[in-house]
Amino acid sequence: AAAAPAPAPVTVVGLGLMGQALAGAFLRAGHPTTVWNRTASKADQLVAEGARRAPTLGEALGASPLTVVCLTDYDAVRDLLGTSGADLDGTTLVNLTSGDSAQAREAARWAAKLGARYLDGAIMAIPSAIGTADAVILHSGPAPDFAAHEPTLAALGTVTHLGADHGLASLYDVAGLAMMWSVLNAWLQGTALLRTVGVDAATYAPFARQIAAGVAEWLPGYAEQIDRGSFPAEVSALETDARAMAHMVEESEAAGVNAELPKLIQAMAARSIAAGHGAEQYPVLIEEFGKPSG
Ligand code: FVH
Repeated sequence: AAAAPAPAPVTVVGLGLMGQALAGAFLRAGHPTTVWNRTASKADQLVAEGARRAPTLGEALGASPLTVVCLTDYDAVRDLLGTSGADLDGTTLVNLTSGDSAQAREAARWAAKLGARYLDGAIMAIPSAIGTADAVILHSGPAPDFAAHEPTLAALGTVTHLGADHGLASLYDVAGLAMMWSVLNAWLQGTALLRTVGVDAATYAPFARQIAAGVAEWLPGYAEQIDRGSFPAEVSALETDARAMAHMVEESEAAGVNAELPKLIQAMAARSIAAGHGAEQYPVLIEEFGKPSG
C-alpha cells in the first residue's frame, strides 16, 4: 500500500489564546509549523514544543503554502496583511478571526488583489477544545482551495466547508450565537421566575434541558414549513400560543422579574396575528424575523 503523504507545512500568524491552540494542534498532528506573533515571546512555548519561530512576518508567510491567521479583529488582519506590503503572492490565507460577513468578503477582495487565495472561517470552540472533534470550525470560500488544504485544517477539529460565498462562515457563526443566547436567555427567564418561589437553578435545569431538547426535535418539520412558505397549524395555532405568551408576561410582572423578553416575543406574535396569521403555526413568525427592526 502507498505510504500516507507527510503532513503539510503550515504557518500560524497570531498567537493569542486561540492562535497558540491552533499552532499546538498542528504540531501535535505532525505538521511542520512556523509561527509568528507581533509579541514574539508568545511563541516561546510553541518553539519548545517544536514550532519554528519566523523572525519576520515575510519569512512566516514564505515558509508554508498555507497560512492560518487568528488576530483580534479584521482591522488588525488588514493592517498586518492587507496594507503593510506583506508578500501574499501564491499564499493561501485561512482567516479564523471573528468578524461579520461584509468584513469577510472585503478581506477576500484585498487578498485576491495581493495574489492570495483566501478562505474565511469561524471557530465555534474554546482554545482547549482545538484539536478535538468537539471543535467546530466553519469555512467558506472557493471549494477547491478548501479541498486542497482540508487534510491540514482537519487537525484543528471538525471542519466544514459551507460554500463559495466568503461571508457564509460569519453568518453561520452569528446564527449559532443566536441559538446559543436564545436558549440561555429563555432558561434565565424561567430560572428568574422559579427562584421567586424558592426553586433554585439546579432544580430547574434538568426540566429546562428536557424542554430544549424536545423543541430541537421540531426544527426539521418547522424548517420544511418555512421553506415551503406554508404554515398549517398541525399542532397549535399562533393565536393559541399568544395566550400562553400573555401568561408569561403576567407571571413575570407579578413576580417582579424582568418582562422585557416575554414582551418582545408577545409583540412579534401580536404583529403577525394583526397581519392575519393567527390561525397559522408558530414558524410563520419568520415573516416578522425577516423584516428590518422598526
Ligand atoms: N478565545 C476564544 O475562546 C475565542 C473562540 C471563538 C473565536 N475567537 C476569536 O479568535 C480571535 C483571536 O482570539 P484570542 O482569544 O486568541 O485573542 P487574544 O488572546 O486577545 O489574541 C489576539 C491576537 O491578535 C494579535 N493582534 C492584535 N492586533 C494586532 C495587530 N494590529 N497586529 C498584529 N497582531 C495583532 C495579538 O498580538 P499580540 O498582542 O500578542 O502582539 C494576539 O496574537 C478573535 O477574533 C476571537 O473573537 C476566540
